[in-house]
Amino acid sequence: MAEAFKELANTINQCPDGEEARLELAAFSRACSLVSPLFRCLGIAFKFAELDYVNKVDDLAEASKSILTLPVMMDGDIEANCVRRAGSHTRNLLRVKRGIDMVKVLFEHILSSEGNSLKDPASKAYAQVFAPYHGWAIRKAVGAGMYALPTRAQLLNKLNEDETSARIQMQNYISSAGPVVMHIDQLFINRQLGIDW
Ligand code: 1PZ
Repeated sequence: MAEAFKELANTINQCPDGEEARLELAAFSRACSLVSPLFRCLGIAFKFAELDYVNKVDDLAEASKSILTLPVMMDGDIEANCVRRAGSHTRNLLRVKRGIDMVKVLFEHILSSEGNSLKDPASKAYAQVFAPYHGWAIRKAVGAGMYALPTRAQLLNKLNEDETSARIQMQNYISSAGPVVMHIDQLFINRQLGIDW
């Protein structure tokens, strides 16, 4: 996952100043699909989040069969006047972007916190990234699910990482996912689509 996002970040960084990078939809959706194993380590409580996330990533992967890049996909939705329609590629992109941002913010909180609990880092990350866009019922359900998270030691064990290797991989992911998230925000802002919906 860290490596796949590193490649996306490289593509963005190599783009000349003043030009809009053209991330390939296939590479982007493949990188996003690599987040899935993390869900499996989080337990049954996050099944619903996983289903929703995987559906949206699958939609982008399917779209990549006929659309080469993210900007082309968004401009197509603008043309068809369906940017905010439920299930549109662009709307799914905005949700998936929040998913990769959520993982980034979660890792940041894990790295800066002591102790064996995931509840605090996960609750903080959710509050920052998703809660403003979720209704009361979903926020309550997520809050309840937080009590069923594994401990940090259990998570590392399931991911087959020790403390040192996990820190390095989390740091690598944070460094690469940051520019990718910012780039996607910029695609929305450049087209005056807004990112707060
Ligand atoms: C370790 C901490 C893990 C916390 C994970 C918290 C995930 C949030 C739970 C969200 C439940 C999903 C319920 C569905 C919400 C949908 O209404 C919205 C809007 O979708 P639309 O109307 O456009 O079809 N979907 C979302 O907001 C996307 C949710 C994706 C969740 C991905 C989380 C990624 C985090 C992974 C952490 C390992």
